[in-house]
Parts: sequence; C-alpha cells; structure tokens
Amino acid sequence: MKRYYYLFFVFILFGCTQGHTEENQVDILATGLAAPWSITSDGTTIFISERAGTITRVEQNGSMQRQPVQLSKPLSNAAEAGLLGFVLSPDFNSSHTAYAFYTADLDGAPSSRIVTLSYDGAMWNEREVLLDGIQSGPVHHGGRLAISPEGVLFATVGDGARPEEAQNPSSFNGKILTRQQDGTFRIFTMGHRNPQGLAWDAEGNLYSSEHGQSANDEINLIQEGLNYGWPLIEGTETAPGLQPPLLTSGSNETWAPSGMVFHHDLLYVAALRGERILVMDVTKEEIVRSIEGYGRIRDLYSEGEYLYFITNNTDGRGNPRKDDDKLYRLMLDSFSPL
Ligand SMILES: [Ca+2]
Repeated sequence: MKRYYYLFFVFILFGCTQGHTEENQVDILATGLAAPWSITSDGTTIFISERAGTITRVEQNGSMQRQPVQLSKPLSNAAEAGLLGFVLSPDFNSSHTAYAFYTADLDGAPSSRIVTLSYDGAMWNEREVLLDGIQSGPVHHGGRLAISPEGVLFATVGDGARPEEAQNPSSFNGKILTRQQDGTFRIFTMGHRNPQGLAWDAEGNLYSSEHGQSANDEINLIQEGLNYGWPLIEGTETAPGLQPPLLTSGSNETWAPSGMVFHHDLLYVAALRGERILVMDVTKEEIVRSIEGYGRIRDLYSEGEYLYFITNNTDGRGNPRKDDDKLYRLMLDSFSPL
C-alpha cells in the first residue's frame, strides 16, 4: 500500500512540474503568411507587412485578409529587400495613414525610401515620399520603422554592404534616423552594420538590435549623437569614443536579432538564425529567458497581457513547416519562473 502512496505522490509532483513548464498559453492566430516582416495593430486589428508588397490584416478571431500595397516604384528583388518597416500613424483611426520603409529597384539598383500609405479599407496607396535615394546594396537594408513615445518616427538603415559608409557622417547608411518637425530626417546615431529592431522602455530609453558580422550580434542602448563603432569595433571590442553594446551574442553565437518590444519591463527580441525569442532584463544587462520551438522569429508586438509574434521560415533562409509563416499570440504568465 505504501508503494501506491509513493507512486501517487510522484505522479502529483510530475504533474505539477509539467504544469510549470507550460506556463505560456499560445494561440495560432494566422497561418500562410508570406515572408512577413513587421507586425503592428490599431488596438483591434493586427497588420503585418509582407516582403513581396502586401499587408495582411488579422482579426482577433483569426480571420485574415491579404491586401495590396500600391507603391510608386517597383520593389527590389535583392536579398533581404522588399516591403519592410510598417507602422501606423498615431492618429491612424482618423487619418488612415501609415508609414512604410521599402527597398525599391531603381534601374537595377536597390534604393531605400520611407513613404506614407493611405488606407481605404481594401488597399494601401503610397501618398507622400518622406525620404528617398538611400543607396543600398545586395544586403543590409535595415528597414525598421518605429514611433517614439513622443510620436516621432524613427528608422534603421543598414550599411548596404558598404561598411565604411557607417562612419560617413554625410551618408544615411549604417545609421538610425529620426524625423524632424520640418519633415526631414537627421542622423540620430551612427556606426551601425544592419540595425533591425527599435524599442523604448517605460522610462523612454531607446534600444536597438543589430546583426553582427559572423556572430557578434548586438543590443545597443541608443543615445543621440553616439557612434556605435561599426566597422571599427564590434561585439566585445572597445575603442575610445565608440559605444560598446549593452549585450552581445559574442563571437561564437549568432542570434540574428530582428524586431523587439518591451513587455512587462522585459525586452523581447525576435531572433532569426537563433530561432527563439530572447527575453532580456536591460537593467541587469542579461538574458533571463529564451522562448524556442517556433523557428525563425521576425517581429513582435505587445498589447495588454498578450505578446504577438510572427515567424519567418518562408523567406528562403529557413525550413518552412506546414502552414508557415504564422502569427502567434502568447499569454505570458507573469508569475511563472523565469
Ligand atoms: Ca557596435
């Protein structure tokens, strides 16, 4: 009889342990996304940009609709290029205006631009060119757009595979840009290789993720006017006047970090090659958790208790699974052990 009590106890203990490992409630909200890049929401509907030039809208009940984006220039077919960054204007519900970053094909050369899109409920039409003529290259277009807590538009621009441009103060390549009140853009920070994510914490501090050259991926605390070192230093290297990263993957590991967002005071970073969501405590400057098992992750979005994220297994660099790519909705149990 004692043995049965013992087995019963072990069974209960095992059951509790299993419960703890399944602390996250995960729902698949959409499937069949095509190389999705940015995810945002108007508070009700989720909008996802797709690299080939469409925006898919997804309702909370999972119904989805892929809508065309009418652009004034053809999209570049360079690697990593296409319709990339996409954010709604803070007054979207009345203005029906959004911002987009895309890499256009100008006579065979990839060239990045930032435009406004006007939404009529069925499709998106390019209206105004805010910035164009950013020469890009075969890779490293950057492309993330984000709106600061003050309502200011920010953009990341890659070095276009010309590393020296990241240190050229008269080039927008290898920079994080901010839009000024007069509508023009200025360089906010320089010395970036291929910055991919932007996120502000509750205190208004800005962070960016960046792809290193063979590993050496970085998470940087972005402060106006600073030089983040590429190509003079990277990863754990230091030099006077150049800003070292807050966190780096080091020279033996590749995250390929992409979009990121703060959620309950932790920084969630999508990792492509790393095939995970890295959860960082920026005050402790450490990774506190890793969410894995979904393949390459491109971007994240936080709203209320939910964290939304999109996989990126269909862009030619991953191993697509059935119904990829997907939009997931994750309910994080804030009491679960990290
Ligand atoms: Ca750096």
